[in-house]
Amino acid sequence: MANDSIIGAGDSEVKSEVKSEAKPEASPAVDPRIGASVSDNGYELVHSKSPVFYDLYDRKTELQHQTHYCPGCGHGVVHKLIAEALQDLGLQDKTIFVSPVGCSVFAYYYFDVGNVQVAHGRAPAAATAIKRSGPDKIVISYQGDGDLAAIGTAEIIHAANRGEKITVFFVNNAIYGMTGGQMAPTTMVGQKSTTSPWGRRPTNEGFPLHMAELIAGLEAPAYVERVALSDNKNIMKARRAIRKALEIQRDGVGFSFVEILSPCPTIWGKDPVEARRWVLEKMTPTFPLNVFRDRRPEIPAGNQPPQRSVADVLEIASKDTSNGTMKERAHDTSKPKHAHRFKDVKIKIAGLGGQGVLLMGQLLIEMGMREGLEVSWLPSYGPEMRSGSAHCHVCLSKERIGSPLVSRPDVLVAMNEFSLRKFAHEVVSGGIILYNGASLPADFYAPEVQVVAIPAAEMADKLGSTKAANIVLLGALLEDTECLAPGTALSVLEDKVKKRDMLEINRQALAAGRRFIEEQAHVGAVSQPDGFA
Ligand SMILES: Cc1ncc(C[n+]2csc(CCOP(=O)(O)OP(=O)(O)O)c2C)c(N)n1
Ligand code: SF4
Repeated sequence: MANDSIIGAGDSEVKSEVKSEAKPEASPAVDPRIGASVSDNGYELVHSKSPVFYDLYDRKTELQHQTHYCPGCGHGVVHKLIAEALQDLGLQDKTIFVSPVGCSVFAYYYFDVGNVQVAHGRAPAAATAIKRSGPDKIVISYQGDGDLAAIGTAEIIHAANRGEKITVFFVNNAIYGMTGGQMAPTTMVGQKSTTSPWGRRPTNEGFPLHMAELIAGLEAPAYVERVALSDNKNIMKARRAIRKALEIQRDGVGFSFVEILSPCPTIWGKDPVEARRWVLEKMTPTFPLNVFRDRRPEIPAGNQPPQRSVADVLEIASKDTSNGTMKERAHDTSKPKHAHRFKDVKIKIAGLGGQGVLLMGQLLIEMGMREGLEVSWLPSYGPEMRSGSAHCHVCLSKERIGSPLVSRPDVLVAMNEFSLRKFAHEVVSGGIILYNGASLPADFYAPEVQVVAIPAAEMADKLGSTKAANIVLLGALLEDTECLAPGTALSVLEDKVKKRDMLEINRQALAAGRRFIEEQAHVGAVSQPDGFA
């Protein structure tokens, strides 16, 4: 449906330009593209639509005559002001619009720019990622009050506090529009909503949040203004604020935020004219119009983040300082095989807090990184770190990892019986279970999985520390899967274990675990599908 105006009524549809000097010609010039005409009183009336809008606003057949917004809704006016600003500033082709949840989501039906729709409240976080990966882009986060000031409070505060170079347009209509009028954080004292039918009471629902003031209280933001769509004069101020916010982003100055007090006639139960009056008379006393911040943020000298790689900062590339020079050390004498029978290895390690379950996962990913693999480590534990159940998910892959969650492990390392019973059924067919125990529980049965019971705790105990049971199992895992080179494990242990006696125990534990698998395989005890005790 081609539309010669956007949503809403009144002056949002008509652009009037004073032509005080040039008197109109006898027969008015008509621009065939927009149908401009010049009347004889010196005004040029232009019914136009910015090219930043799509030519067609496609809707269902029965709704072709209207847009998504109710008559008199402020969203349409704000859309028009943003579109004109993008057009005039020549920014259309570089703009990415982040639409949230709420009536504002419909923006993507209108703006012919890059569009991304995000989860409720998350627009500033998504905008941050988009802007950081494309710093030359103009990234707009367009949000309602439920989205920005309720479910998304954390996102907006932290994006503003980080001084992300994005622009946020915050459409505050003091209510949840899309869902039918629940109380918003910006609902005013005494204002009725479906969830505060008695009118908002500070003693029960708290006071309304003043987002512009909150954000202006932070150090990083560059520009913060509140405007209102109450009358033509204020709409023109809103127009200027929107332009300025976009210019600030264009010039790379910093975070810009415009709060726009906006009518929602439908939910307020008012006609469009009354609703505009209500914005002026009822909203502006609570939300005063003001420029709260307009400055270039100052970053104290010497406070810039170091431009070093993460691997460098974390000292992942180990160093050999023995001859006084820093040089890369060859980690391993035995080449990593990566010849395991799984394309990517997905490992779950489970047991009790204090058994080194999470540490074993960390050692594996450290090894993986040193061997140039993609890695992920996802810990999971309850409120008790020590003695409570704990497990971690580890992925080692030659390709990028889509999700760190391991729901179907190739290898399960079960440090206790509870973990064995809990996770054994998840292991893939042809997978491996390494169990910390002298024998499997009598009734335990795991078809199509190789199950190895290793008395790891006893073995570690004999070596001098029960704590090294996880390293016995690490040795077994490396030997059985051949996913990483044991030499890499040694170099990681050398870097991580500071006490010399513990390092020696760990070395022996690693070797003992490997030997155990080698010998079991030798006597044919490993690898039957129904496990062995
Ligand atoms: C995670 C999640 N929680 C709740 C909702 C329901 N929901 C949809 S829109 C909305 C509120 C939107 O209000 P506001 O941001 O003020 O936008 P408006 O519709 O007034 O423009 C809510 C709570 C949802 N879609 N997703
Ligand atoms: S419900 Fe309110 S915010 Fe949503 S489109 Fe209608 S007037 Fe606009």
